Amino acid sequence: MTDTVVSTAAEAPGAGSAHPLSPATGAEFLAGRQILADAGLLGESARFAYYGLEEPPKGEVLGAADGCAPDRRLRAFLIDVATGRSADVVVSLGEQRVVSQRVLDTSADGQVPIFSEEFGLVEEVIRADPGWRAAMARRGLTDVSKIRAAPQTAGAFDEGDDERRRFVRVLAFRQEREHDYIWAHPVDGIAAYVDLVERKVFKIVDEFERPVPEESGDYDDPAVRGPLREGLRPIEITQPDGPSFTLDGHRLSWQGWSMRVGFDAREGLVLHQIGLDDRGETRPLIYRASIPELVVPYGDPRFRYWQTYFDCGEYLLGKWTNSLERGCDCLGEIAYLDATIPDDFGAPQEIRNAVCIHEEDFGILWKHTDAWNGSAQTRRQRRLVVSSWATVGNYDYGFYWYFYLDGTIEHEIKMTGALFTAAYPGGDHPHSAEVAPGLGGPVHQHLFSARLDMTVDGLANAVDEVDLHGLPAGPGNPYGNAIARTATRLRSEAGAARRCDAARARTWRVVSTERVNRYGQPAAFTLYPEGAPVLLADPSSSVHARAGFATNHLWVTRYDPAQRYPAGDFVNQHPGGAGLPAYIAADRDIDGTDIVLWHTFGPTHFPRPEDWPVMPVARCGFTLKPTGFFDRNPALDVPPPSGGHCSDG
Ligand SMILES: [Cu+2]
Repeated sequence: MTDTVVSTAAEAPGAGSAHPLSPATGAEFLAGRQILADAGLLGESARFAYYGLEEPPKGEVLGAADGCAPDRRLRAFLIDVATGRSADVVVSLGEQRVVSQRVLDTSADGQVPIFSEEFGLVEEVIRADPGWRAAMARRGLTDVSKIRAAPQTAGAFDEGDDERRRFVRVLAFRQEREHDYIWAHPVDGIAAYVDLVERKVFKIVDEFERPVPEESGDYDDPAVRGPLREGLRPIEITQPDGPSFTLDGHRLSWQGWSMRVGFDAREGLVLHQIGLDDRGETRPLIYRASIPELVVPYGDPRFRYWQTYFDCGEYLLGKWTNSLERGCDCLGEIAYLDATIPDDFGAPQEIRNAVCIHEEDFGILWKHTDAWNGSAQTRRQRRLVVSSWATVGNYDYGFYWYFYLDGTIEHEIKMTGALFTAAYPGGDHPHSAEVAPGLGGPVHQHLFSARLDMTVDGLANAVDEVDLHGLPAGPGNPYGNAIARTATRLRSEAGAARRCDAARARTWRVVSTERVNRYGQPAAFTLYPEGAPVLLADPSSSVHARAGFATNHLWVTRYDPAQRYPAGDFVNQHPGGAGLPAYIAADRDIDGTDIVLWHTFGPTHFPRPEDWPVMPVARCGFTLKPTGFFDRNPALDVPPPSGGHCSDG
């Protein structure tokens, strides 16, 4: 292996010296916990369902004079496991006090996220329940120690008294032997609803029985996998002079790009203050970039109609971040950053190698062979890669930010792992695919929301919707060949809830309303969406109300430090309407002001047999390209590959 760790430098400990946007440290989590304890908020039955940095408002960070950093604050979602009482609390580390606290009205505000202890207790609770044991026995499953539980967030379906509880709906899988792959053996048609505060089953829904699929999916087993293929000779990445980036604490720079790398238990990887050098000047582009929500609604109308996950708001995706392994997850000269994620008791836990930073060759950057002047030139593209992986239940998600030599930014999500399976109903089923004998992979969507707090050459930005379209033949188009570009300014929030139009190559251009290029056109970065379908659930459905953000590809809001989460602050069991639909209700002006761009993307996944038993990586994402931000190709200065044999003339 040639990959090496080039730096694991951390910023100096101590609250006073931290950059306002650096992730909270272990010492800070402990200091905040002490403040909460001193305020009497941490009884024996208190748990932290979320605990993280409460970032200062943007104005305080950008306006801070040297040596006068904004206060460091932490936000905690506390729950009393004995009563279910939940509160949203902010503490100031500088002032050593509780700054705010609000007790949730959980039926209106929603519940705090599910935390680790709750996942742990569910299996024990259902195995002890006589009704559950009887339902399993009817299916011939008498040894409940071999039934594994997959707890699912409950959603919100106007189900009366049930919904006043904090609860999960639990599906079952059979695990005959210790290493059996549970996803191959769903026990379908039955769900236990478990009250997490009372710690008991309060309802069993037993709708139908189907045989448990028998074929093993254990891909670690040579008998399932088959012999390993041969003929793959080594590929080694060598960077004899080291990588071209520098990492100083959480500040990263490479080839004119600069940014700060942050991390949060809810959002995972967060990038701050992304800027690009242009002839000695650092031009700001994005103040903060993250993927703050991901919803996975399933499309099978049978008894698991409720199956929908909000992986950030309900499960805290960042908490499930993988420790990356050199030579496996990233190749080359690698720098890793660790992440500090609090446990249920607010105690810091370190995730080693949570963020991988490296650079990659990426094929041709530009190339031309000119028949007229004899020039034959090739330049190679490279990208800086900042990535992390999280495993949330059955799926594994890789989050990749790419920065290129020509000013392009890309975000790519890699999806792999296990399908969430069901018994296959037979026939040519419209909502599910048979992926192994009797085993179904139900159709679902993965809808991500990117929150891009844009600062293209400063805070004064606006968004134009740009369409390309043909024109009808007529006096101005006598031969009927005309193609035109139409740019429409999105002036207020309500009118900026938009969808893709692939037939018009629709893009959204974020312009500076203060800076122009040498053609008198605004300096801009353009969002190129993939244009896959948004949420397909009916407008009358619960998920349509709860994942309102996923009903459009684009939203633009005026910056408000309190508006951070596309489905709202408390997503678990929230009845709906929070987040983006609420944020735009005031229909604020977004033309020439401080704006945030929100982009929904991701696949609608009708599984293939090839996705079983473990799915090859599927990809989705979006691209941001400079559009008149520079006056010409900004990568003319990239030298030809060393050796001199790739350039001629
Ligand atoms: Cu999928």
